[in-house]
Amino acid sequence: MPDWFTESFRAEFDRQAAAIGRFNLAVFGKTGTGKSTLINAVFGAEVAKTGIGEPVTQGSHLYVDRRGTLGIFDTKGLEIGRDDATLVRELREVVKGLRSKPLSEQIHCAWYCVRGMDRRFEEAEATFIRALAALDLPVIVVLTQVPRRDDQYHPDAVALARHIESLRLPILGGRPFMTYAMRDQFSGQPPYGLSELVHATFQVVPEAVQAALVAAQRVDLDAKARAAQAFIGVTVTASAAAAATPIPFSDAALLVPLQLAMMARIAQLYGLGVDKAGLAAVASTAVATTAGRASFTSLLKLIPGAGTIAGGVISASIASTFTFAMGQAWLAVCQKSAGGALPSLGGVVDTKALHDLFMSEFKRRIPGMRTA
Ligand SMILES: Nc1nc2c(ncn2[C@@H]2O[C@H](COP(=O)(O)OP(=O)(O)O)[C@@H](O)[C@H]2O)c(=O)[nH]1
Ligand SMILES: [Mg+2]
Repeated sequence: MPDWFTESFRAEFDRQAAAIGRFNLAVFGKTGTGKSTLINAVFGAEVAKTGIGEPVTQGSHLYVDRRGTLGIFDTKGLEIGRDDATLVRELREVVKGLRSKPLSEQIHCAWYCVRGMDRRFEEAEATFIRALAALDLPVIVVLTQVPRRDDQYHPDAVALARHIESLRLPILGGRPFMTYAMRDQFSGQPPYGLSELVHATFQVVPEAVQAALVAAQRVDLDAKARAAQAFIGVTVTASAAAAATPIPFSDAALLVPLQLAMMARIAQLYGLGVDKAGLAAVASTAVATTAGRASFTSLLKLIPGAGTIAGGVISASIASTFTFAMGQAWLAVCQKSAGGALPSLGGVVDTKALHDLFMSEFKRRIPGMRTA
């Protein structure tokens, strides 16, 4: 039987996943423009090892690849400029069919990719983009693989961008976004433009989907940190309220579900899998596999003035401090983990080092506590 902590954490992890929902992006453009490379750069390598989506409807050329907070709609076997009529017809059916579904099932945005160094943008592409917009899909045009030097874009790409702009298409900002998704080994050209693309996407997705986009993308880490801090703030307030409510129940125990939800939410925002997040949570808080609840709240004893609270009443201020410190310490762990910088020993997470990291961040947030 799984231990109390792991079981509770997993349940909360699922609840938070449901609360965050999913951001669904449709990606179009000719073969070889760099769609897969772009998706990998923005959302991570796991996503588009493409070719593994499932057909959206029977016989459809539209595929969707669903992973946690992200869904990627992609087309296969159809080329824009050749099969546009079929593509638009299938897309219209799909979009209509999705209208009656929950928001997290719908397509929230379309990226139309054009290789920046291609000298042409065909009429068929413009027509296709207008058809997307007519389905109420916000469209962002992305110029891919645009070389840039000293803040200057390659003149050919600039010319192409100007041309597209002159067509007055129904696209975000009326102009393409310049990007380079993956460092070029030969020229050394580094990636750029990805966080601008994500920012632009934020502008067009419904508010209820923004948390999913924050969680799914990995180029704007500030957005993740802001969302995590906002959730910590909400949980701190809820903790204070829980402590202030006279309920014949251990206040410390009332904080447990709130803090578990906070930890699960932050892990989701940083894209940690449930197994990794669960292990990290156990190691961080040093919850012995059997001690469970009592052990989780034992950290509370480190707070000056909290005294011997087990089963007792704590003040709103101590509850706030405790939850805030938990949130910040766990956020630090998730940030390290997402950056691939969790302390490890021969490929296995070093639980002792992880616990030390968590504890030093935790204690830093406790007023009146001396840190080692
Ligand atoms: N260096 C570099 N290569 C890229 C970039 N984008 C695409 N490519 C290369 O262009 C080719 C086509 O890219 P791919 O993503 O498969 O295109 P797709 O058919 O639109 O999915 C691949 O060989 C990629 O490695 C980029 O930003 N930088
Ligand atoms: Mg591809």
